[in-house]
Amino acid sequence: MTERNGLRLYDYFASCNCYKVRLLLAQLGLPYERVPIDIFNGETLTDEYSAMNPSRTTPVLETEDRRYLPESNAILVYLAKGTPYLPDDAFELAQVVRWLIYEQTDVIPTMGGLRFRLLVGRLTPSDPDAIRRTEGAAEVLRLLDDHLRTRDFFVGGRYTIADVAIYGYSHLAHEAGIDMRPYPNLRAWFERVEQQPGYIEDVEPYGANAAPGAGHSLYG
Ligand SMILES: N[C@@H](CCC(=O)N[C@@H](CS)C(=O)NCC(=O)O)C(=O)O
Repeated sequence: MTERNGLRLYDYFASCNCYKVRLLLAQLGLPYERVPIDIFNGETLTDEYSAMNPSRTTPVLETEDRRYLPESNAILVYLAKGTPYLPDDAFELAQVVRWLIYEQTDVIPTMGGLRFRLLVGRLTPSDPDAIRRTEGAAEVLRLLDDHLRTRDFFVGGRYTIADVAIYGYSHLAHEAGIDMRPYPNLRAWFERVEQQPGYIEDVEPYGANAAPGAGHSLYG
């Protein structure tokens, strides 16, 4: 495995995108300096932050040779390369990429976006947008649960960064008011993930400044 020293993570503690990276760092046993970024205090809106990540999102990894890498799943790939968490086999590697893409396009906008907006009061459950996200989440959870019916992990029969990525937001879907009882395979997989060496769960609640109008961020 590549020697990694001097990593720095620009990180918002309530973000599951950031948590996915903290989880893998813990599982790899890699030391890093955490730079807390309060996204609702305008801290991603500065010129300095934009120079690191023009999308102004967290997380950003500062690598050992002082380059900046945004996008949580890109960071997972960077850290996992050369470790058992990222397969070498071309087909399995492509399957991991498949799930990293699916997590971004389908998991996050449904259950992740719903949870955030409900927890901080940007939506109520009866808002049309909340209903749309709830219905989308049910479709996604059904697909994930079906995939796990015959598998212990998402790719290749073992724990990879595909599991890290999907776990990030799905394990807190219940906090978006979603009933998880119809998804027993997913719930069993949560337990398998939680038994992996080095597992941590340190997602913090959103701060009061995440409420609508209370802070200053990309979300307005
Ligand atoms: N596709 C990006 C999404 C990152 C993202 O949306 N991060 C949110 C927190 S979960 C953020 O930092 N938003 C900045 C802001 O609202 O100012 C990734 O996976 O890293």
